[in-house]
Amino acid sequence: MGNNESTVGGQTAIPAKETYVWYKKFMMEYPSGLQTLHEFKTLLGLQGLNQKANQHVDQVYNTFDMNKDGFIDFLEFIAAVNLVVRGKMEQKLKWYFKLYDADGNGSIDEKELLNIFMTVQTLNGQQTLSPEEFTSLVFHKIDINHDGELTLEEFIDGTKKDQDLLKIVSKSFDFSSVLKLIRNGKQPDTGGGFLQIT
Ligand SMILES: [Ca+2]
Ligand SMILES: [Ca+2]
Ligand SMILES: [Ca+2]
Repeated sequence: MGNNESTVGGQTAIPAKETYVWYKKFMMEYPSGLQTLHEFKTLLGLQGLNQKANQHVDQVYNTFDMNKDGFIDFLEFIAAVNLVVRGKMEQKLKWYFKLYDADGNGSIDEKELLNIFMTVQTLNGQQTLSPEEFTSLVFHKIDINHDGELTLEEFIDGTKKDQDLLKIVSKSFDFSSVLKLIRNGKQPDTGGGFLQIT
C-alpha cells in the first residue's frame, strides 16, 4: 500500500506515477485538455442511442463534470478514474445516488428510479422483472420510513444489504466496462482482464 497517497474528494487518490500515465493518455486523446460530451460518448461507443439512454449518458457525464462548465478536464477525469479504480463500495454508491437523483433535490423518488430502470432495460436488454415491478420492489425493500423517497442513507444501507439490488445498481452504469474502454482506447476488450492497472 502506498504511503504518500494524496486525497481527492475524500477518496484515496491514484499514486502520482499512475496519474502521469493517465495524463499522457488524456492529453494525447484530447490535446485541448478538455473532453466534450460528444467525445465522452464516442469514447464509450455510445452513439445513436435512443432518447432515454442518451439522457442517462448525459447525466453520467454531468456527475463527472464537477465544476459544471460543460467539459471534463483532466482533474475531473482522474477523479472519475479514481472512483472506478479505487473507490470503495460506499463511494461508488454515493456516486450512483447522485446519478439517480435526477432533479438533485437530495432524494430519489419513484419516478427517478423508474426512469433509471427503464434506461437500464434499454441498455442491457430484457430483465425478469419489468421496470415498474422492480421499482416497487426496491421501495418496498429499502424505503425504510415509507415516505416514497430514498435518502442517501436508505439507499446506501439498503443496497449494501441486498446483493441482487447491488448487482442491478452496478449494471445501471458499468464502471468496469468504462474503465476497459478508457484503458484500451476505442475497441471494447471482451476478454477477462478486470481493472488491470500497470
Ligand atoms: Ca468541468
Ligand atoms: Ca430527486
Ligand atoms: Ca424514505
